[in-house]
Amino acid sequence: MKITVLGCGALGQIWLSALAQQGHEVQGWLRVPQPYCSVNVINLDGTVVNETFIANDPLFLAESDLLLVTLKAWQVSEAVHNLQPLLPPDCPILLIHNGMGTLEELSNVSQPILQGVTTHAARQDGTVIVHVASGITHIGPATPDGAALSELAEILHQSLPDVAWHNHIASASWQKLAVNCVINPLTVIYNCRNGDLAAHRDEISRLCQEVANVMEREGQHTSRSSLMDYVLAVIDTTAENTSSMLQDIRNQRRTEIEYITGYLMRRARAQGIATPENSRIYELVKRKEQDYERERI
Ligand code: KPL
Repeated sequence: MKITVLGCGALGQIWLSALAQQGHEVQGWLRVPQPYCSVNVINLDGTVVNETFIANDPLFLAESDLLLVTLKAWQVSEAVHNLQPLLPPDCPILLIHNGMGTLEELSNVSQPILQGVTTHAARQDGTVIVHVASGITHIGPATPDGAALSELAEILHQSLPDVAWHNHIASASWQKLAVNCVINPLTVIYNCRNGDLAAHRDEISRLCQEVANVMEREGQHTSRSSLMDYVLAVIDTTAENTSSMLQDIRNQRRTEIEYITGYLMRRARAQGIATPENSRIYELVKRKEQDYERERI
């Protein structure tokens, strides 16, 4: 396949190298146009990939069979809208990011859209991307014309296992949103690794109750206790991780809070549900983010 990867950060580089390894023709697409992008990845087995791929080639884009978007949620809408007119009309766009709300922003895009959530973990160490933990990438249709694309899961699975197809991807997206609503802001507030959150069970329980209330009204069957079990299991398996939101705050980058807790609060408002605990932690993260964003103005 011919695949353009939009966003050449940690996850983008891992996908570029895995897809190329499997014989796919790949290119990267960078915000600041460049003819090449470098991939510098330490794989899970310790092997090092140091390769250069073509980048930002509009002819390649016009012949692509897949646009794989690995940008942060807040970058997706503008970047996809810019590329969409250059893509073949039937080229699927697969979005893999934390949070929800980008689909609403892309409602006028005519290509089939697929949504993905992943538990692969990677971190940037200087100029090197370290693939820290293997995981599962769940993908599925976000628009009706995406429903016929299930064979993509197998193709992607050959490159970077595991990839699983879901006809109802919203359920996996909400589960991941629940995890991110709890772990990401709390690690920012306590400035700690994921594992240290196990000491804050009461707070986690209150957050899970609010998330469960919203999910139920969105048609996602769940409960406070099942979300709590799931979140505590993720805290345990990712105990050594620094959450992506805490990494963003430490590097004074824009966080995905608007697409994580912000999205939950928007859905809660639309359903007439109160989310005081989520609103409180949303404000705390926004304040931290605004501290350095104000300095830039
Ligand atoms: O998705 C994550 C993130 O950091 O964004 C979790 C699951 C919390 C793992 O760190």
